[in-house]
Amino acid sequence: MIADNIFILTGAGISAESGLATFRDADGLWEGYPVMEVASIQAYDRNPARVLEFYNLRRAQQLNAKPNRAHVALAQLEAHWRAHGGSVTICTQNVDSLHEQAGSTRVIHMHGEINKARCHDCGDVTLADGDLSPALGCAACGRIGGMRPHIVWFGETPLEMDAIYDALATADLFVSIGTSGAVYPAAGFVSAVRRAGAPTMEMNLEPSENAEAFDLARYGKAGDVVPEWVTDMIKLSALR
Ligand code: BV8
Repeated sequence: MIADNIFILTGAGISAESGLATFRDADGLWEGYPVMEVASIQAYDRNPARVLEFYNLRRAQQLNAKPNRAHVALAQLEAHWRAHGGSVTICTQNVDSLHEQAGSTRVIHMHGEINKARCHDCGDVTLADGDLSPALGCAACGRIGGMRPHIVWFGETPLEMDAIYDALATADLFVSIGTSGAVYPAAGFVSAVRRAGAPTMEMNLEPSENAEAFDLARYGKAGDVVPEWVTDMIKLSALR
């Protein structure tokens, strides 16, 4: 194989062609909400109803979203790689389930999932495909008013960091797709892999904030450049 273990970091840009707003293209304001005023633990403590409303809006949007050609191509890459003894790990900053809907099976949601809720009190995580409100009670501990989106906000620790670091340590190719490279620790993963000597590549609409950290790049819409890249990778792997 060209690379046995591929680590793929995805961001909002890969879901843009599925109709889901990105942070950046909304010019820092998102559905009329400044990101730091709705995606931070301080904002939730200050005004939980406003934060819940923001995520209720986005949850409703996600219900109609379908995977696009980029999501499907990554699922095809994983299936091909797995059939040849390799692995593809998708670490997504996105909270939608479009990678899973497209057929990817090894997906880490480092910033959480919008179709899940977590009890602020006992930490129980449940599926939540409807609106969250301060009146909701926790099925596990019964506390009322503590059900929050199972989302990682600014100032909170990302999820599954051990699994992410393990996958980064064994990666022999790092690919970043549809992310501005603005938020850490996600934006720092590429440097860790570079230090370990593996090749790095970004695919994005435009150079990201950490574009200089990548050895290779393909710029354009994810729905175009990702399927092309996957086709090239599968062709190349057949030559080995
Ligand atoms: C943490 C919630 C400790 C879910 C999000 C100073 C310096 C460095 C770091 C910090 C600092 N001060 C504070 C920090 C830490 C902070 C941080 O990084 N702040 C930034 C602002 C500097 N980080 C944290 O607080 C994190 N926690 O650090 O804990 C720790 C660290 C390590 C180990 C243990 C503990 C927690 C951050 C999580 C915040 N939650 N999301 C939700 O609401 O969705 S962040 C959110 O924005 C995303 O999840 C993502 O991570 C981030 C950026 O979004 P992108 O996905 O990149 O989207 P964006 O719109 O920005 O860009 C889209 C890109 O796609 C663009 O480039 C565009 O050109 C491209 N595009 C558009 N259309 C297409 C396309 N590309 C291809 N095709 C298209 N069609």
